[in-house]
Amino acid sequence: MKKNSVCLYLITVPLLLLHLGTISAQQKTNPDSIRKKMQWFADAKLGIFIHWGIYSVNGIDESWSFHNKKISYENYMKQLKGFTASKYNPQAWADLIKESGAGYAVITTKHHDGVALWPTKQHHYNVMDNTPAKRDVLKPFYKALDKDGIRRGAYFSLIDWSYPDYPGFLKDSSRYKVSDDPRRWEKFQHFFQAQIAEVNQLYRPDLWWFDGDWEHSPEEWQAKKVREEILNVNPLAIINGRLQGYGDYETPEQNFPVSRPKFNWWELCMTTNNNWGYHPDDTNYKTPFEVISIFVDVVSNGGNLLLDIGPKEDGTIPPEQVHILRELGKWNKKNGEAIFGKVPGLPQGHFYGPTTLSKDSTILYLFLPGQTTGNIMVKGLVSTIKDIQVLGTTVHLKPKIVGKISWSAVPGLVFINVPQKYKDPYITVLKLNLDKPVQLYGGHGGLN
Ligand code: JFZ
Repeated sequence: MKKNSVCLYLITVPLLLLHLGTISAQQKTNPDSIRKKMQWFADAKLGIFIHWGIYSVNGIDESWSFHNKKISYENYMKQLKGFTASKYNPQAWADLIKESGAGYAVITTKHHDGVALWPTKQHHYNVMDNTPAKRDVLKPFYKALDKDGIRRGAYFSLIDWSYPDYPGFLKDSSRYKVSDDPRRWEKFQHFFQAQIAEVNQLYRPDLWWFDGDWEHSPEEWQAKKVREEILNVNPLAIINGRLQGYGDYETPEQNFPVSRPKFNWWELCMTTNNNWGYHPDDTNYKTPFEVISIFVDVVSNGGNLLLDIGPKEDGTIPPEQVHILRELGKWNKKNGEAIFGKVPGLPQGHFYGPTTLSKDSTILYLFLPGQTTGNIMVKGLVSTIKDIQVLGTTVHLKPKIVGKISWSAVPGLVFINVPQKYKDPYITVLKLNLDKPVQLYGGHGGLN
């Protein structure tokens, strides 16, 4: 039988990237024009999201609680008087984020309620002028992030339900319609863009995380101009996908992709319990195991995880959230080699679990889902395995190749026996050193 009749396909990293590199459905940005600036983001894999605002005073839904009329606007805004930041330790926040293994942090500079965490000069609510915190809480946080080498992200809500010239307010009532009073909308445009410019000049975020774009069109937000003005000041800034098509990457929210998304860059944002902000009545926390499983799944499919915490009004972080970040950090410390700076792994069908590859695709990492030990199986691996290591340990394992027909180029099945005693408390990772960039067989079996 001739060798070239065998259905083999060679996967190299450029090919893999090509496979993933189809232009994303939504963003208008040309991926090649941003590939370079996106590199740190692609390598970082983990970001920590922070929803901190006056909603932490009563521990109610951020902004939505008054919008959805669970509380009156007046009572919602009374929370301004309770936002103290009295135990706020921005360096401790940054250190915890560092400990988790995250490479960037995204904080709510302003949510839909319009209350800014920095002293805006635009004559609008902010924690310096309107709360007992009486200071800029953003600046020291970004400084602490810098110290720890963590990139600065700024969540900014385009929606501002408190601003008198913003049309939207409560779920069933608006102030006016843009088409009826374009002049009034222009005032809002001027206002929100001036706030963005302030944040950009004062703190130069590495990443902008816009939100609320769904309430208006790209033309109404002047999304193209917003993007250009940010990039004029900081050409390397990354912009998330919630700017009506003028962002750099996609942000599927809370919903987990099953098939590998065809986006160049994407980020899943996820809460630790069921809420973004501090919500003491919500004890439905994900376990560290669940968070790590989700994280690994996201990374193996080419995405980042933006994991949210919701500090209290005094600036302390709920212990359940601290616990999750610490456990994630411990796992990353031991197994992070398989995550950070790596690329998505094998296509579905070769291994019943997540996988990643080194950029040159000579190292394959297998993540053993759940409590998996015993014999695991890899199908269609043409490459020769030079070494198998239980990551984070000095343990090396030997593969057993089963069902290889000597005269056929179809590879045998690789079985690896992973004894229980080497199991990581969360997810065990096997590091497979290959003889050359990974080569796979993807055929239907049989003789070729
Ligand atoms: C938005 C905010 O309204 C929310 O309060 C929180 O800040 C979150 C991170 O972002 O919520 C959304 C945004 C988009 C969707 C759902 C909720 N969506 O696309 O399904």
